[in-house]
Parts: sequence; structure tokens; C-alpha cells
Amino acid sequence: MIIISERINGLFRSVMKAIDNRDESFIQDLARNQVEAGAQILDINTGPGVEDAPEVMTWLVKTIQDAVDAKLSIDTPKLDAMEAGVKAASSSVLINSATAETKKMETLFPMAVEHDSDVICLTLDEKGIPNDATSRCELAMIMVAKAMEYGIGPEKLYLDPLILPVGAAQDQGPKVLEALGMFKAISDPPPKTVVGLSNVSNNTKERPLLNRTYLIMLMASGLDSAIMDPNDTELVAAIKASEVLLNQKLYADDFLRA
Ligand code: THG
Repeated sequence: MIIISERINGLFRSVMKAIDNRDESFIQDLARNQVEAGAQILDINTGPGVEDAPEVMTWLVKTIQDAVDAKLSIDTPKLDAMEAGVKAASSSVLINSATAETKKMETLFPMAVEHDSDVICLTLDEKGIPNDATSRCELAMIMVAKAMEYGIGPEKLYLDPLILPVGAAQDQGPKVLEALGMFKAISDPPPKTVVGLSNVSNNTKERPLLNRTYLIMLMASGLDSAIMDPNDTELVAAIKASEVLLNQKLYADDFLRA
């Protein structure tokens, strides 16, 4: 499992405050903490409230890459902020995210080619998020085919079936699991898969339990990476146990510490 840190996101009040104050040391300490906790990739999101998203994204990318070597995931729906983030990065990034909307694909796939980026593809189009697995897979196939036209192979793509909050769309939980299984049959080699895990527990009282339980199910359904909290030690322990039980990591008596 590739762990992608969710924490450098203006949705968190402390991060929003640090962005407002251009507090470099707060952001750099947070980035180091996420890498030490096991994050291999850092998802970077300015949050919805900022006035000049391209300027803030540029500042975040430069500030973070001065502190850590980790790969960055540039998380924004705004094409100008995406371009700013990708250009500010000194090595290749993850573009988070393209969708099946024509304008997004026609802007972001060439950007990915130019900067050798990987791309997260959300199964979503002008009509929104489909409510069944087959329709999610149809959108995934459209994006994989379109990426191929630009010379982007499936190994550069992370398909995201889009997790919704269990309290608001309970019927979608099993459909996301089903979609993950279908994504793996789209191409050979298959595209990678990713989710924003904490979406599932938004506005619930049992966030860690719901996140942990769902992540185990997602892994059994073929999940390769998750945007999540690497400081949730029980969540990370459940990942390690799942990797052993799914025969992805060799069993050892001390696998929790390995
Ligand atoms: N797919 C992809 N990218 C994504 C998502 C996804 N990026 C954003 C999001 N979903 C994943 N990241 C987060 C980050 C924070 C939270 C949830 C998902 C979160 N934050 C607290 C909240 O809103 O309650 C912040 C409040 C606080 O604690 O201060 O839950 O699905 N590709």
C-alpha cells in the first residue's frame, strides 16, 4: 500500500492559518512529520478559501520540497493552480485530479506528458458521480483510453472510484468495492487505484473505526494507495496486517515493527 498523506490541506484549520500567515516552518514541520509517520507521497491542497490559488499552491510546493524529498500530489480542481503546482515542483508529481470531463482531460493529460506526471482519474463527469460500479468503470475506461491517445500508459494512472460519506450515501460503500475489482480488468498491466479514505467517515462519530474497517475491505478489493492519516497508528497497523494476509508482504513474527 502506498500511503499518501491527507494532512497538508487547507480544510484543516491549523493549515489554513499557516497558509494565511505564510508560516513556512509550520508547513515544513508538518511535512517532515508526515514522512516520518510513513507517508510516501504528500497530497497538497490549498483548501477552498484561498484568494489566489496558483500563488498559494506555488508557495506550498516550494516550501515543502525545501524540507522533504517525498513525491507530491497536487490536489486542486482549478486548472491554473494545478499548472502552478506542477511547474513549481522540482521532480515529477501526481496530478490530483483529472475527471472524465473533456476539458479536464484535454488540459491535464498534455500537462502530465510535458512534466512526466502520474495522474489520478476520478470517475466523475459533467453529470456527477455515477451511483453504480459499472458506470464508474465506464468512465474509468474512457479516461484510460483518452490517456493512451496522449501516450500515457495505465501504469501512470491511479483510478479513484470516489468514496462518499457513509452517513449520506450508505448504499455506495459496496459499490466502490465492486468498482475497484472491475478497474483491475481494464488493462494489462492494470491501472493503479487510489481513494480519499477519510471521505467515508465525514460527519460521523466513529471516524477511526470506520476508516480502518473500510480500508481493510478496500485493500481486499484491490486498492493500491490511499490518501489518509499516517499518524493513525491503528490504521497503519491494520494495513500491515492486511498486507501480510493478502500475501503482499512476507510474514514475520514481528511484522508490525518491520
Ligand atoms: N480523492 C482524491 N483526492 C481527494 C479526495 C478523494 N482529496 C481530498 C480528500 N478526498 C482527501 N483528503 C481529506 C482531507 C481531510 C479530510 C478528509 C479528506 C477531513 N478533514 C477534516 C474534516 O473535514 O472534518 C478537517 C477538519 C479538522 O479536523 O480540522 O475529514 O476522495 N483523489
